[in-house]
Amino acid sequence: MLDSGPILHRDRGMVALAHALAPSPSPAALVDLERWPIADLDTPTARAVVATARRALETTGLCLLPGFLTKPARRAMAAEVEARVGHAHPRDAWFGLGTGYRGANASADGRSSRYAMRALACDRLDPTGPLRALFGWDGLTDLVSALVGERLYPSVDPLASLSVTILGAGDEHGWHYDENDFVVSLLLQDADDGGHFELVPGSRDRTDARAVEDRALAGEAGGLVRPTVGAGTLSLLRGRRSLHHVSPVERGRRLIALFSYDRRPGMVFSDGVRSGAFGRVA
Ligand SMILES: O=C(O)CCC(=O)C(=O)O
Repeated sequence: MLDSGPILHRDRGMVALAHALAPSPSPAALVDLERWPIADLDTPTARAVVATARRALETTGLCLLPGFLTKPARRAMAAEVEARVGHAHPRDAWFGLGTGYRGANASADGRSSRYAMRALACDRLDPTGPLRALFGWDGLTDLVSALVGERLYPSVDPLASLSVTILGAGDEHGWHYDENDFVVSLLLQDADDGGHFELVPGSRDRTDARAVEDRALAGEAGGLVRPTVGAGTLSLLRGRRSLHHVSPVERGRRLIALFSYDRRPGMVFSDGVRSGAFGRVA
């Protein structure tokens, strides 16, 4: 979770500089454009893809583009992250639903869950590598904008614009609602066992929201959806209204890249967000 918190906007000159320094992308080698022909969003095929995905997003709060990455691109991205796991910031803490940080062990209150994960910041990724190339590709920004239905701009935050959440054996991403309007993610590698993304669609707007949330936190399956999210899937989640989590990883390592966008160019996150996620502000 990279909840936006207070965000700041750099001036347009900085944005132009960030774009000028971005590596030249080769999206055709990264995205499976045969399966997802989205390089030109004005074609009838691309329009149909976007319309279907938007319908899913509107009705369920989630849209999935399985096999978005080519296999070589997914493998290269996962290998890049695996080689840099040692640079990722670990955290292991409990957060309460609606109450935030609860300390090292707050399970007894029944409304908290555990966040045990590592976060790899953008500045630890290869500036010329495939992850940063994909994030820097205008085609991805255009696609995300079309899916969300608003003109969006990639964040230029040096740490949090693009990051990777790493869950190893025993790690989990506790139950939460997002503060952001939407989260764009790309599953680079699935765990061998466990590490399932699960959500309770529309939980926040139900009249029995509290009971539904309590059941999910108690580990009861009723009302839970576990979408099939395979490695290489691009996801958009509107997570403000739907409680969600990633269950504990039992074996292997789950790697998921998170891409941040905003309605205004030049968005950077607050120091608080950066230090919470990465243990540093620069
Ligand atoms: O890792 C995932 O699939 C979900 C990520 C998530 O819930 C978040 O970043 O808020």
